[in-house]
Amino acid sequence: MSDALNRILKEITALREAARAGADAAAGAAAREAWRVKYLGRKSEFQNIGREIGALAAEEREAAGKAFNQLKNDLSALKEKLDGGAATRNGSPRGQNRADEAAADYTLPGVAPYVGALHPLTATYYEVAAFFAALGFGVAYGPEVEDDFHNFGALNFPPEHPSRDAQDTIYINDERLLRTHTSPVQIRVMMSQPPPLRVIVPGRCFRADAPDASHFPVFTQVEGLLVDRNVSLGDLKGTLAAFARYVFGPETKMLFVPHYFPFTEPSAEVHISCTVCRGAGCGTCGRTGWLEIAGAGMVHPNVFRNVGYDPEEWVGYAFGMGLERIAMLVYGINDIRLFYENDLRFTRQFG
Ligand code: 2NL
Repeated sequence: MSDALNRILKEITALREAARAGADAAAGAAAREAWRVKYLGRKSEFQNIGREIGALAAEEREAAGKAFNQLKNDLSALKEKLDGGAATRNGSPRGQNRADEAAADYTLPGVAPYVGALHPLTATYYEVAAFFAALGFGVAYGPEVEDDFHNFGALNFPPEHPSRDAQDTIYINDERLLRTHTSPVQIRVMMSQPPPLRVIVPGRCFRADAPDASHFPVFTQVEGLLVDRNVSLGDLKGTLAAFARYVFGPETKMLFVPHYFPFTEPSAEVHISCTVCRGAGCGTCGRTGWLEIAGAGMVHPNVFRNVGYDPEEWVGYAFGMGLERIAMLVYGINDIRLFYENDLRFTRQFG
C-alpha cells in the first residue's frame, strides 16, 4: 500500500469520527448549518479527500473509492438525522423543513378559530323578542300540524273562505293541515288560560306558494296578542311605532293603512318609512316611500266568543309579521330563498 493511500484511509476514519462528534454537539439551526458546511460543503475536507483519491494510481483508487463512498453514506445519514430532528422539533413534515426556528416569532397573535354565527332569522327574532319581553310579553309555542278549527274556524274565517283551499294551504289529510300562520297558537293559549295576557308567538308556517324572491312555502311568523281591559287602537299603534323605531332606527315613521282580516276589526296594514330612501321614494319601496312590515288590528269579538272570553269585558289587539321580511330589511337581503339554502357563504355573514 502506498503512503498516499494509507494517509487517505486514516483521514477518512478521522473525518467520520469528527463528523459524528460534531453532529452530536450541533444544537440549533445555526450549528446544523455550520456542520453541513464543514463536513459536506464545497471547501470541506470531504471534498479534498475526493480530489486526493483522483490523484491515486489506478490500482489503489478502487480501495480508496470504497472507503470514500462509505464515508459519504455516513455523512449523508448524519445530515439526515440532523434535519429530521429539526423537522420533528418544528412540527413540519420530515425533509420539508427549511424554516429556521430562530425566525419563528412566538409573540405574534394566533389565528382566531371560526366560532360560528347566528342565522339571520334567529338574530332578527332575538331583537323582536327583546323588544316585546321588555313590555311584559311572554313567548308561546304550538304545533306546526294543525286542524281547521284552530287555524281557521276559531279565527272567524267563514266556511268557504279561499284561504282554506288546497291551492293555498298544505293538507296532511282531511283533518290535518300545516298551519298557515301562528294564530292557532294564540287560540290554544286563550283556551288554556283566562285573561289578561300578553304573548308573542314565533314559529314556522307553511303555504302552497311557488318560490320566488319574495315567496317560499316555509316561512317564519311572529304574531303578538294582548288581551286586557281598556285596550285601545292607540295602544296598538304606539306599541308598533316604538317597535319599528327599535328595530329599524329612531328616525323610522309608521303608517296604518286600513285593511281587512277576518280575525280583527278594525284591521290595518303596518307600513314604515323606507329603510333605504327614508321616505323619498326608491326601487325598494316602489317609489312610494313606504314599506309594509306587518298586519294588525283589534281582536274580533267572534274570536273571543270562540275561545270562551266575554267580548263585553275583554278587549285585545293583535299583530303579525313575516320574520323573513323584517330580516331582509334589517340586513339588506334581496331574496327570501337565501334563508333556506344553507349556503355558508350567506349564513356566516350575520349575527
Ligand atoms: C299579517 C297579519 C295578523 C293577527 C295577525 C291575530 C291572532 C288572533 C286574533 C286576532 Cl288569535 N289576530 N293575529 C292579527 C292581525 C294581523 O297578521 O299580515 N301577518 C304577516
